[in-house]
This record gives sequence, structure tokens and C-alpha cells, in this order.
Amino acid sequence: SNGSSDSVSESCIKIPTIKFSKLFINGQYVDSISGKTFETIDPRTGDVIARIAEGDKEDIDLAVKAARHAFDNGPWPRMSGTARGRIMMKFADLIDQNIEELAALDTVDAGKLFSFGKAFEIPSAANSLRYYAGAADKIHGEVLKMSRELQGYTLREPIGVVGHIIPWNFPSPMFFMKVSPSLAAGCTMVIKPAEQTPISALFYAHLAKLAGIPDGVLNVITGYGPTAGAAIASHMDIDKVSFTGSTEIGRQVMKAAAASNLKSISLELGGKSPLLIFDDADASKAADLALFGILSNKGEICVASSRVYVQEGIYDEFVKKLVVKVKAWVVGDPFDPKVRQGPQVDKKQFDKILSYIEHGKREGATLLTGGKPLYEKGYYIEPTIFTDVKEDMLIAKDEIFGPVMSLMKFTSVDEAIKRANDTTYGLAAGIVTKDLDVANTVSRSIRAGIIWINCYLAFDEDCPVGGYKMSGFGKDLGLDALYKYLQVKSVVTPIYNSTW
Ligand code: TXE
Repeated sequence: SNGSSDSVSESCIKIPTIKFSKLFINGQYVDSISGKTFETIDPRTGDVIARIAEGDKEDIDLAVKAARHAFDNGPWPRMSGTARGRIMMKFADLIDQNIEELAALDTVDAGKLFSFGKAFEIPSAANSLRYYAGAADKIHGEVLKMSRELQGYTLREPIGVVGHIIPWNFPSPMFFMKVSPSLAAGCTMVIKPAEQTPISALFYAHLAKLAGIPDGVLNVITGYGPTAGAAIASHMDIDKVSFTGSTEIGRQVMKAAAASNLKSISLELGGKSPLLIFDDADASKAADLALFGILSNKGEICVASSRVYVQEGIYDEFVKKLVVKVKAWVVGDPFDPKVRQGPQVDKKQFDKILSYIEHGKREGATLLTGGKPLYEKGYYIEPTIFTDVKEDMLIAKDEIFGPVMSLMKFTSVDEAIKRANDTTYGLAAGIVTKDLDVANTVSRSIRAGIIWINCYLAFDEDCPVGGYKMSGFGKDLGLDALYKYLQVKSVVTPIYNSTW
């Protein structure tokens, strides 16, 4: 079966001490006004890790006041880009000095692989600061030669106070996907991490202060979505909200923005991304990519390859390879280096995934592998693959956000494109082929924000990601993300012989 005998083996446990559990407002750790706290749990066991301050509307108000003051009167938006960049570089170095502890915090809070956190996620958080630090002194507008007797130029100014609402699947990378470009732009901010994973965000607030980020620039309010999150979305003094989460809540954030001060928003929402495998592909490599695309981070990835379309000529060979490889995929304690898949983030997600699996069986899809929870304790689920899936089944339409693949067969390139696009989402897609014409045609034809050819989940600081269609709008990563936090001002003046 799937490997390690116990979910949590003694030798692997290394829960770091939780040093920061209060709200971070104006450079200080403080209790919530109500004095309330909430529990955050270890998904490996379901045990409580720590009690965290529960921020609500009044705490958001205080944090916004601090961020507004820092924006209107403080040094951050006014200092040179070089100076901002230097502080961000220091922030990045401080992350590097704490990689193991930060990776371990995300492992106990979110069930993420410790080895992956240590090797990639935490270093990429630091590198995201470095990437945008290098852009902070290159923010400029354009010179305009206008058609009348006018000349002008544009400025790119920071958009103001930003509210960042963050999900639980990538606590550290998501935090910096949002914080790094907005810091470089000269914005000030209020960050609400997900209630499932508040711990590392509070640690980052400490590092921000040590690095020299002025008080009030970066505030962290931990708490629940309908209270603290909703207070951000409807706040009259927040200029922009950057949200990553479910499509349902994204819609509510958009409504709240419209009903309050028409703040600018960007939404990174759900997905149901297709991976298309063509006849000429190497079946073994294709099977590796398909598993990597859906099982990485236990399927809790917005761009997960949850719909796998395989051309009929390679289908049987592909399925054979897939079954062999999935048997070797080890599920268990995410601190164990042999393990490739840890527990789902919490009971709610665990139950949601299992109920989709039951639904898939009832709808008539065939269970090729998995389908059951694993171990006595914790929120572990077997890697699950369905065949005989039809597009109108719920498991082929809804974002399951777990280790559940829907496998489908296709005949022609045109058919593959049509079926890949038959979704309300448009976050990502993958193509496996050696045929350049097929790769070019399909990548231009799929309506999604990122297309991976012969790779999957290939991210880089410089490469924007973000949705088409109901997966939202506004990019994270790359220079596009920096521009979300800037606004253009035009300055116009008459030239010689002007009638002005
Ligand atoms: O998301 P929510 P949930 C998808 C995935 C998952 C499903 C539900 O399919 O199974 O959403 O997850 C805050 N106003 N994704 O319930 O509720 C909340 O506190 C303002 C995909 O956890 O959208 C958290 O900080 N904010 C996704 C954040 O929104 C509110 C990542 C996301 O939580 C709020 C996560 C409100 N009314 C889930 N209600 C991706 N795109 O990667 C909640 N929040």
C-alpha cells in the first residue's frame, strides 16, 4: 500500500515552539480587543498546536488606521526605491537564517512536506522579496508626446493601503506573493492569513520589524473570514484588496468592494485545470507529470491537474504506468523524507474530499486506485484516481482540492481543446507532446492563465500566474504583480506656442 506504517512516527516529530501568537499592529504584538483566541491544529493528529489571537472588525480598524498613517505620513512610500529594496533584502536574509523553523511551522500547521518547505517554499519566499527589491528602484512612468500642444508624463504611484486575504495551502509563498510586490511598490498593508494556518505569518511580522520595515507598514491580523476577512473587503479606508481563495468568497469580496468604496481588487480563485497527454508522449514521463500535478501538496493547489485527458493510442500504456507509480507514492508524516504526501489541512477539507469521492462512485465513475482515508489519526487520504469520468459528473466539474484525479480519453486535437475549455475555470493547463505544432496550437487555444508544456507546476518569481474566466483576475508573481499595487497618474503641461 502507501508506505509508512504509522501516520506520525516518533522519530519524525519536531514541533517548534510557537513564539508569536498575537496580532501584529503598528509594530507591536497585541491581544485582540475582544481578548478572544482560536485554536490552530496539527492535521497530522488533529491536536491543538496553539491558541492564536482572534482579530475581528475592531482590530482590522486599528490595523488600517496604522497602515493609513504609515502611508499618508510615514517614510515607506517616500523613501527611495533603493532604500526600500535594501530593507527587503535584509528581510529576505532573515528568512534564510530561519528556514528550518519556518518550514517546520508550515508543516505542523498545514501538513506540508518539511523537505519541500526547506528546499523550495521558504527559500522561494525569500527570493520573492529579492526579486521585487530589485524592481523597487525601477518603478517609472512614460514620457508622452500628445497630439495637441501638450506634453506630459506618467507616474506610477503606490495604490495605498492594501488588504491581503491569504489561503492556507501555501502559507509562506502566498504571503510573499502578495507582500513582496506591494512592499516594493511603497504600499502599506493589513494581512489576514487563513485561520487554518496563522503561525508563520506572525513570525514573518517579527522578521519584517527586525529588517527595519517601519511600524504600521506591515500589519498581520489573524482571525476568521466572515469577521476579520469581511471587515477588510468592506473597509472604507482600504484602497485595494488582493484575495486568494474560493470562487464563492471571491464573489463576496467583489460585492463588498462594490458596496463600500469601490476599492480595486484582484482575485485568484479556484481551478479545474486540464492536463492533455498526446499519443506521441513518453507514457512514463506523462504519468509522472500527471501524478505530480494532482498529488503535490496533497492536491491542495489551485492549479492542480485535476482533469487528465489522454489520447486513445497511449491510454492503456499510460494507465499501466500510472498504477505502478501511484503505488510507490508514500503517504504519511510530512516530516519523514520518504513521504510524498501529508495530511489534508483540516477536517473540513478532509470531509469535503471524501464526499466528492463518494459522489464520484455514485455517479458511475470507476475507482482505479485509492478512495479511502488512511491511518487512525490525522487527515490522510489515499491518492485517488477515477476512470470512466464524464464531463457532466460533479467530480469533473468542481474543484475538489485534494488528491483526486479524473482520467478521460480523447481522440483528436480539436476534441481535446474543446473538452479542456469546457469549464467555468481558467487557471492553468498542461500539454505533454513532442509535436511542436500540437503544443503551439493547443497552448494558444486554451483559455487559461498559464500553460505548461512538458512540465507542470513550474513556477518562477518572474512568471505571472492568475486566472482567466471564473478563476479570477489580476496576476501574482512577475512584474505584472507589481503593477497591481501601482496606479498611473498623468501630468500634463503646455509646450511652446501653446494656446494655453
Ligand atoms: O476557502 P475560503 P476555504 C478553494 C478550495 C477549497 C475551498 C474552500 O476548493 O476546498 O476553496 O476553502 C478568507 N470575506 N480554495 O473555505 O473561505 C478566509 O479566512 C473575506 C482555493 O478555506 O475562500 C481565508 O483567509 N474573506 C484556493 C481566505 O478567505 C473571507 C485556496 C480563503 O478562504 C471570507 C483556498 C469573507 N466572507 C481555497 N470568508 C486557491 N485559489 O488556491 C473567508 N475568507
